[in-house]
Amino acid sequence: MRDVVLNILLDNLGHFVSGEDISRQLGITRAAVWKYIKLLQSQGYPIESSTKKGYCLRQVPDILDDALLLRGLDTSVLGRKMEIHSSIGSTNARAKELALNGAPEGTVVIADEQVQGRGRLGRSWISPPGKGIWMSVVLRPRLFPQQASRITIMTAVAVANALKRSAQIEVGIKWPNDIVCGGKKLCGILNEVHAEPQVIHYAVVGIGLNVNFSQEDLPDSIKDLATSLKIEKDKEFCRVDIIRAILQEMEKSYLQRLNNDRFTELLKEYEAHSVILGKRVRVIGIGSELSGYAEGFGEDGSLILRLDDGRLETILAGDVSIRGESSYV
Ligand code: BTX
Repeated sequence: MRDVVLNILLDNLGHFVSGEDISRQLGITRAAVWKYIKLLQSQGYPIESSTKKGYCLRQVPDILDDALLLRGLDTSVLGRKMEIHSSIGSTNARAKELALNGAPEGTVVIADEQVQGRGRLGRSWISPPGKGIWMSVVLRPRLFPQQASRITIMTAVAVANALKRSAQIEVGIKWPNDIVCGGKKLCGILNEVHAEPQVIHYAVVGIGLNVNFSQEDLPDSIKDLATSLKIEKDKEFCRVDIIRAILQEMEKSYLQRLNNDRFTELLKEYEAHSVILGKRVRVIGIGSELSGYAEGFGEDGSLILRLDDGRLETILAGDVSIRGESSYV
C-alpha cells in the first residue's frame, strides 16, 4: 500500500493530490493515507501537506527504493528480482551467495554503502553511503569459460551508453574494466565467474560507479585518480535513474549481443570508447610487464599488443597505463 501511495504521488510529481482522492482510489480511510504519508516522509520523501490541497511530492529524492527503481524499468530479466541493502560487506559477495543458492538470472544486489567493497586481485573499492552505485548482477551466460571477459566488455559498453543517456556524459573505457572520464576513474567493473572447464555456472558482475562524491569527499588514497559524475557535471544525480538505465542497456546487450555474431558489433563499440587503442601503453600483469602499442581487442576480451620488435602479444588480463602521460590513464 505504501508503494501504491508513493506511485500516486509520483504520477502527480510537483502537484497536490487530495487525501480524499487517494483514499477513494485505494479504498482506505484518510487516516490510513496520512499514516503512509508520514512513513514516506520519515523515509526521506519531501512531501508537502496542506489541509486544503492534500499532498504534494516536490521532487524525487536520491533514495535507493525498489518502488522507485521498478517504476519504468522495462527489462524482462535484469532486476526482476532485487535486494537493496542500506549497508553490506560487498554486493558481489552477497550476489555470489545468492547465485550459489540458485538465484535466478538477472538478480540484482544494490547497497547504499559497502564496508568491504572489492576490486580485482584483492584490492579494495571505496563505497561510502549515498555517494555511488554499488551494484552486482547475477548472470548465467551461455559462454565458454574462456569467453568470460565478454561479460566485462558488455558491461563496460552498457555503462558507457547508460551514462550518455541518463547523465549526458561521454566516457571512455580503459581495458579491461574501468570507465574513465577526463583521465580519471569514474567506475570499476568486477566480473567474477564460477565455472568448470566447459561451462560457466554463473557470473557475478559488480559495478562501482562514483556518482555524488564532491572532490572533498574523495579519500586521500584515491583523490588524484578518481572522479565522479558530480565532479564532472557539477550537479548531483539521482542514482535510481542511472541504475535503471544501466540495467536496461545491459539487458539489451546481454540477451542480444553476447553469444552470436553480434558480439563483433559490441566489440566495435568497445573499441570506439577505448582510451588506449592506438596508444603506446604499459601493461602490468601478474609477475610481468610489457609495453607496446594497443592494436585491438580479441573476441575473448583480450588486448592485442604490438611489441617494439613487431611481434603481436595477446594479453588476457592486467593493469594498463598509457606511457608518457602523467595521469592515471
Ligand atoms: P580495480 O582492482 O581495477 O580497482 C581498484 C583500485 O581502484 C583500488 O586499488 C584503488 O586504487 C581504486 N579505487 C578504490 N575505490 C575507488 C573508487 N570509489 N573510485 C575510483 N577508484 C577507486 C575495479 O577494481 C572494480 C571495482 C568494482 C567495485 C564494485 S562495487 C559493487 C561490487 N561489489 C564489490 O565488492 N565490488 C564491486
